[in-house]
Amino acid sequence: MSAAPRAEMHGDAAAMAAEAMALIEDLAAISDEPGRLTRLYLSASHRRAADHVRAQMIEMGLATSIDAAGTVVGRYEGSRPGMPALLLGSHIDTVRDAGRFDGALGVAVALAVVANLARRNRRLPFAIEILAFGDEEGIRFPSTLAGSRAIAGSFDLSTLADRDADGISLADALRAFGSDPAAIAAAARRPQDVLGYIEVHIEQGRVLEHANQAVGLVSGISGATRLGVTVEGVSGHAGTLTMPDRRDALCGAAEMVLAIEDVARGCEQVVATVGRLVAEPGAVNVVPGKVAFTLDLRTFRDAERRRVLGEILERCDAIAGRRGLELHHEVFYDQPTTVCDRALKAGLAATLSRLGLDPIEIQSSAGHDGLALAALFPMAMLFVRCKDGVSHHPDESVSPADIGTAGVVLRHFLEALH
Ligand code: HGY
Ligand code: MN
Ligand code: MN
Repeated sequence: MSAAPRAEMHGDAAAMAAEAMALIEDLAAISDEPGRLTRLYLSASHRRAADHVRAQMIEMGLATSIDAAGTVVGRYEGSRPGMPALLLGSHIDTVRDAGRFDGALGVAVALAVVANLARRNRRLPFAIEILAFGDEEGIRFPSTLAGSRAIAGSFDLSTLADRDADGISLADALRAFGSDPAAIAAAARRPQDVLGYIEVHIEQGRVLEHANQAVGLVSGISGATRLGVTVEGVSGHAGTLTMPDRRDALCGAAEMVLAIEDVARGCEQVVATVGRLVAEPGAVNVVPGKVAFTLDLRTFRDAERRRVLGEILERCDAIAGRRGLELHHEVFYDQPTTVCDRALKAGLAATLSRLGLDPIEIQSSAGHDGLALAALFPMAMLFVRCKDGVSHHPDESVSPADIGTAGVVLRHFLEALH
């Protein structure tokens, strides 16, 4: 199968790529932090980004809203008003010091494709709704996927009491954003109003690069378990507390972090990450008495993930016992692996083949809003090649040509769907 797309793709591809890149660059300039891209859920920069996306939608003639969970919604009617909608989109929140394509690419390609249809007044036998979610990364609040869960009707109201690092509750953050937490339940969609959800996203891996192909299909999204771990020892004077008398929480936590790495390295296709660690009281001359760290554990097989978590906690318990430390943990995110919808995936595969592209299937080890939406609607994803597979890093990079190919594939898919 040739890797290069056929000639007919080039005309619209370049125009859609330029439009998508313009929005991606606009969003890359909207950050909570000077000098790097960080846009956390419900922050001032999330609000600015949401308003900017909504303004683009209004310019395209879409009916727009921002729902109670902060998701921007733009609706392009089908051949008759009020038809069930195919949902497109991705997220506009980012990790800290992020790349500009993770999330934004999916929203920008969806908008470019619908703008292309709208300019030709091409009406399909279904509506299209473009969604820009605000909480896919789960950096500010532990619950994660608040927007997509609200759409899927699975938002956990108890998470409104979750607090961020500054002690601000999710409920207060929603109100400060301009949303009404009490209206979140009303954001849920009825299955009969939705045909399915398709997200275009950077691959965040190297399969497409190695296959020398611009786009590919996603077979499924890896589940993940995330927990907070606290290690309690006894703080003391760095000068007078002798080494044998210490119950140093940070040394214990450090041994646990290396044990976690050791367990994961010893397993097939398991990844384990300690992304954040805080030692208290955090003074140069005080032996740390308490450490809190996070663990993100992933593998496609849910049973294996539970087994590996058990092994990790056993290793940490043994280290705590040997060092006279107390160990506590709390799981705050536990998402099973989710497969993509066969029919939607087959439609995308047929489109790829028609356009001379190989319908390569890739398992996503990264999480996506589709994890929440798949509970209620058919879900599929289209991956786009990204340079060296780099993501969650400012060097994240996607070529305009590949963005254009993704746009043409999505548009061909939509026009063939009925
Ligand atoms: O963590 C993830 O996999 C996603 O980028 N939120
Ligand atoms: Mn993402
Ligand atoms: Mn991400």
